[in-house]
Amino acid sequence: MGTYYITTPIYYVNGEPHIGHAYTTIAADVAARVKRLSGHDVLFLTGTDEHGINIARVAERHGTSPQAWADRIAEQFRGLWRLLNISNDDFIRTTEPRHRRVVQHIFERLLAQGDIYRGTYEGWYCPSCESYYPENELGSGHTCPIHTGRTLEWTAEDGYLFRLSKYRDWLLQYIETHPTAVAPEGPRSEVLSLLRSGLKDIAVSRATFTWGVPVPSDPKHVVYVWIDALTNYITAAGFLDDPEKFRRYWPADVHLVGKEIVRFHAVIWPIVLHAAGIPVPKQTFAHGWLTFGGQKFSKSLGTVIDPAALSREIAAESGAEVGVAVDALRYFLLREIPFGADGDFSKPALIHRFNADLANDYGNLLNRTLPILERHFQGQIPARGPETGADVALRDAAARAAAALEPAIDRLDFRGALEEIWTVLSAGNKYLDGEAPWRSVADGRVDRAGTVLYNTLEAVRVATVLLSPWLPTATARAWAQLGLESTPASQRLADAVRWGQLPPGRRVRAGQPIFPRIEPTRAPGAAARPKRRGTSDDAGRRATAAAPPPPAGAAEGGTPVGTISIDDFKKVELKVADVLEAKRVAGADKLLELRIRIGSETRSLAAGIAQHYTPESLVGRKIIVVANLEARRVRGVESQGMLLAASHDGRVALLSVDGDVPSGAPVS
Ligand code: ME8
Repeated sequence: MGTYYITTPIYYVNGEPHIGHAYTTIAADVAARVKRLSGHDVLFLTGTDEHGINIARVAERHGTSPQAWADRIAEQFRGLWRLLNISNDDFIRTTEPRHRRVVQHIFERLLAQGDIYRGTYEGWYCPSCESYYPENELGSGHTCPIHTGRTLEWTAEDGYLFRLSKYRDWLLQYIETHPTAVAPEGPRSEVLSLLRSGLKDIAVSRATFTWGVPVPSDPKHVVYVWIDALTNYITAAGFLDDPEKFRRYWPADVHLVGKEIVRFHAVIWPIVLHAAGIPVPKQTFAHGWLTFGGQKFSKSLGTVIDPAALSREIAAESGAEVGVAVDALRYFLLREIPFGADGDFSKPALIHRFNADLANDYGNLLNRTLPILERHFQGQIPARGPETGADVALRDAAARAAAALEPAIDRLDFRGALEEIWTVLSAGNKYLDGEAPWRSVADGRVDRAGTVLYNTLEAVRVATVLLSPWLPTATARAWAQLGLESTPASQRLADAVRWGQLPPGRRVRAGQPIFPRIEPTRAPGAAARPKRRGTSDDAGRRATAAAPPPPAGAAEGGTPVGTISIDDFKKVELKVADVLEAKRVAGADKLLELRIRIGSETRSLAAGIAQHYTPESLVGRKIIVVANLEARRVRGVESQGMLLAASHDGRVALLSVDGDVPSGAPVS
């Protein structure tokens, strides 16, 4: 078996990790785990991108040094990856000495051979992307193509440029003749058309700030943050430190990235490598965006979901352990949205998958089988008797899913792999219904009942191995309940999926259900939403998406509408929220822009209270908001909610709660 090197982007440390970061990292983790299961020697890398003007500015705003700030956020990323059971083999930070050395080496090599040269560069620059954009890609009013509404700065710099243009023909031909070098099709076409329209040389140094890797021969300049960042992939593979390791793992099999950064990975990066005489990665795979109410999660828009808080909520609402709730999130993200496409995140849809797929289809297959064993087989795995057609069909379904797993992951088709595994679970449930071992027992055909139970548990066992990359905690529990030793993750795929390995006579250990169903009526808050809002999945999805607006004075007055029914009132979702940040809105003297937290969600909100409250007096307060109002833009501020305030005689007073109530708590 060969090696497999997979990477995630290294994430900027300009804010806390959110579910968008978790999405890519979970996907890479599942791929890494599948490849380990199939016997590959895997190197799975993630890390943090810590240099650049943006990070320096954020640190300054928080009154700390860029390094101290980066240390803090990098630790949050590491902590989240531990919680989410991410099995990365390395975690690279661009401020590490091992990395700085490689960046300087590459820069000086390209400079020495004339591919980096002195010159002047000017153009439209987006500081959030750390990138220049050509005029024809800008939105109206010179706005960023990625950060909607952000006006770009015309920037002119004297420094070092890299001869991207020189390698255009080579790269175009390379991508044309290597159909899987950039995937899926959308990003591949984007890269090809970019290349066909021509490449300009790019600025690769900055002299207006110092937070970066200094150019060794001219330390007034720091290396452009994207050249610095991309180089992480070879640093961690041992480029300078460990040539043997580097030969083993490089070129990388897959760089997994979000689609907004495909051009850096699929244009700049291969050209840097090729120019430096280093082989290029086998594939850059750009997945789609996770959206919330149709918008990309983003720090700048103020819509982020904290995966740790979300997992804890799911654990609390279901009674499952946090590891199992984490599994559900890992499963949901890769099952619900075809990898490559955009998809909306919604908690009701997650709860639906938890109940329908995990609790019912998977968990229940085990839970329906073990009690009969306890009652009629002394809690032991029965022996198998002769095989019938139904038995063979179940065995075949398991073999097909097992054979499909690795090829699906090689295409990064997580959803396809899961659908195959689900054919085994559906077949297992149907088999159990149809073969009804409880009837065989009643009819005195105990041997046949034993065979049916044996085969059902074999189907569960094989599915458990196949699911272990998505559900590391839950499958370890199921494995133990089957009375098996070690863990499913430590199996070798080819051996483990051979039918008939459950040892007859082995004691099973029926226990609590691994996935306790989330009952909408019992669950507080969001879990109850789909019920109140209609039963279809779609209704639930739309409803969560419906992110709310503001009150430029909306709290005041109002036209009497007569009485409303209690059901009308129940449509309004009132929640306690924490105010995280508050600031004035330029050009709107009544308006404040707030960042608030409602349970695990962070949102932005416009509030017409600037003449009554200073921004500083609001931070840290608990307020009451209408959480399910449609999102709206007010003077350029995205508002996803409305705060409540009382008004009288031109005075305004915010509603608050009397006592220590956590954010996200419902108000009724
Ligand atoms: O771009 N949906 O870092 P970053 C899906 N430092 N994926 C998302 C997402 C969303 N809504 N939001 C973020 C950078 N991501 C650079 C990378 S690599 C050499 C340097 C994921 O913190 C996705 O993988 O902005 C995206 O590409 C990445 O986070 C961007 O993270």
